[in-house]
Amino acid sequence: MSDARLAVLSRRLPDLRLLTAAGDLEHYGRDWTRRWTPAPLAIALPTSIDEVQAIVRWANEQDVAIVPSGGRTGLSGGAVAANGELVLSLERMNRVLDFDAVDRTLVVQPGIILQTVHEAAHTHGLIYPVDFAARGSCSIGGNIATNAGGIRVIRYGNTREWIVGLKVVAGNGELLELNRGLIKNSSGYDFRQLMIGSEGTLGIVVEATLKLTDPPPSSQVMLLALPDMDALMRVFALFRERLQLQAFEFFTEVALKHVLAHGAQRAIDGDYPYYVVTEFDADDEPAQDAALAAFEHALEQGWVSDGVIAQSEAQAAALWRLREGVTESLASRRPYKNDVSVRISAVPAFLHEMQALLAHEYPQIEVVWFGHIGDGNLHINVLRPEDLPEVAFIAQCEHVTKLLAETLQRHGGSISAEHGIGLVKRAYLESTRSAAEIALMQGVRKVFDPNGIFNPGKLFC
Ligand code: 2HG
Ligand code: ZN
Repeated sequence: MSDARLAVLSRRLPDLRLLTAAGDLEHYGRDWTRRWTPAPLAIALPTSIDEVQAIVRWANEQDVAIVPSGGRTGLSGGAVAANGELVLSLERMNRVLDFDAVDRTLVVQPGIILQTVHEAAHTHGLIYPVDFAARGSCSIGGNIATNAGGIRVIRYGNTREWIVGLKVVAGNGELLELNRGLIKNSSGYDFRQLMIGSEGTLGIVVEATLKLTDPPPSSQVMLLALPDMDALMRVFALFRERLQLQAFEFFTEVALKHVLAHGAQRAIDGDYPYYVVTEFDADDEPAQDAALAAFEHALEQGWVSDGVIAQSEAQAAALWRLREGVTESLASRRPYKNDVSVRISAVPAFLHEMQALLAHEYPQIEVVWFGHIGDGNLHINVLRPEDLPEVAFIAQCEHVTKLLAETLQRHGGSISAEHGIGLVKRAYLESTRSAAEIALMQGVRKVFDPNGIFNPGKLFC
């Protein structure tokens, strides 16, 4: 090791895998944002909690910052290492450690991929219900770091609802065992919940106990074409009242165009401005009849222009692809992303203001909307025109994000619904959190990580 600090680490942990090749630094130094140039010092791939603790102690002694790293599918720059940090990748700590049928819990290491968790739960006849498009590559540690949401939040809530225990290495290298799988534990501050959503700034999750649940009843998937924006929340209110929803997602015709160009099949002929993919319990005839009746009512009211119900699992997957494929279909364009939320009741008024704002501020720029409208969570992907230099594009998007943040503030919303603040949104944190809250957050950070070695520069400016 040419770097003296790394030489100390290697001597102390001779079995630790440390990578310093240019390709590895590039690979592990970035996430899906692709905006920053990766420049980590090295990549450490520990295989045990002891190794993680030793790395954290070494980082304190040597004054090296640590960027905790999972699947790096994040969209806010939370796992970017662009300033000589040590990337602490948890990808080799990726096993299921235990299943308890009585507690209905699964104990896992943080580097396990979400889909592997789903499969493990399935083998026990249960589900881990947090789910989203990056399931095949994101890790549970990253999900915990951002309190990931996804497409089933409407039914099951965010990651935070499903974590009943965490083992965390704090900034001084100490191992904390938080909540230990308890359902009831009224014994003071819940540090487990504090860790969830802390974006790697308070500690490193080295083990998680996940709560599992029964699979939902068999379901149906429906695609709806809508004539205008106001219809979105009307159809949502109707469907939520009459059906047991598992998901209620929307996307625009602009989003659809990109997914189709990326290989998906059109399921409804004609051009409509808005689409909804919804999944609901349909295990018996009354439930199926209720769905049809809701659809017909929406049609009569003019809230829905057309629709299709999947007749097979393959068709259901094809309908889901129209929504879940949006991010991937845009990835090569490296969109500027907003991920905002308001209370469900505030969605209609917010949508109108937002639409006017975006139309005014991005007259020549393609803007793609989609998201978890049933949770009040909207994704906005802004596409850079080829003739606009990246720097000017980002400056324009940041200006619009400031205006969007002001709009959100007026509607009591959040500048980050489910992707975290990371590097991308830290300048707008004050629009969602008060100065008093931010000061307290910084104080909390000092308590858990006195030397500020965990993910510096993320979350706060
Ligand atoms: C989704 O809902 C993800 O598909 C990604 O949260 C959103 O790419 C995005 O902006
Ligand atoms: Zn999302």
